[in-house]
Amino acid sequence: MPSLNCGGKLLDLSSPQVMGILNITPDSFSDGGVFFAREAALRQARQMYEAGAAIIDVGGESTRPGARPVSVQEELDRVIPIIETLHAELPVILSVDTSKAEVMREAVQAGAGMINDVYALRREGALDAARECDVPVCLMHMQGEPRTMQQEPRYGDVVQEVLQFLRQRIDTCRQAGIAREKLLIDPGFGFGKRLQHNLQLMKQLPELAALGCPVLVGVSRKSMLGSLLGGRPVEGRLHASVAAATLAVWLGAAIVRVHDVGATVDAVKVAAAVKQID
Ligand code: 8Y4
Repeated sequence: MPSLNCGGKLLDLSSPQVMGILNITPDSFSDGGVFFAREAALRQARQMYEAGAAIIDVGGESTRPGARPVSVQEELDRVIPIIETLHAELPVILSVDTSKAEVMREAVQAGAGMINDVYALRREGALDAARECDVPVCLMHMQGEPRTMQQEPRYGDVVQEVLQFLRQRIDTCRQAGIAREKLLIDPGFGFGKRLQHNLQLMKQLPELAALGCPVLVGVSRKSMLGSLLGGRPVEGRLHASVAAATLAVWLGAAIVRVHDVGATVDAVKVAAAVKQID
């Protein structure tokens, strides 16, 4: 998998890449109006691009545990103006973090070159929308749904169950007319998983990579790291996040989704240099 066509922009996967997170939620950007929101998002996106992000993941719906769902119109209003602005101003690949068919279509129309769907195209109309958008899609594993997923995650063998789910979704996508070459896969760290499940998935990441689709990993600032650090709050999780991203790349991740782009880009370069030595 040397490179992926992301709506005309090429994503080089001959070495691991960093995806920067851009959350567009009312608490982050929107109070202050559309102009302020665009400026604030552009400033943050430009900083991530200059720090070495290959992709910027734009999301308008919080998928944190306990978060409430957002309407289609609310999500479109948050995300589309930002994608238009970033597409016009930066040469970076934009990914849209959404599970809604209508948001996928409008976002790709506005310049997004990738779809990042934590529901793995299981929501109504999403398979058809993704096929018609004709951009790469990340299929993520989640047990349950965001509101309740951390209540009591249960697995027999978490790695086998995640593998089985992803194989099934890859198959469903292919039957729906989405080429395997357009798919990325993601074990969904923290999405209906306890600490032990997350650690097991990390250790056995090579088994996911063996499915043949590029693996995307999101561990940045997540509560699994907080737990490992004795309950450290989110502001204190930078170093653990960089360590986890480095490990993920070492174990086969093609893309890491992170908040702290600069620090992660440096760390990933070290891992990539060692990896490519025979
Ligand atoms: C602090 C910061 C605490 C962030 C929790 C969080 C993933 C993802 C998310 C992922 C893919 C998050 C949209 C959750 N995580 N997409 N999205 N993979 N593909 N929580 O792991 O960042 S949102």
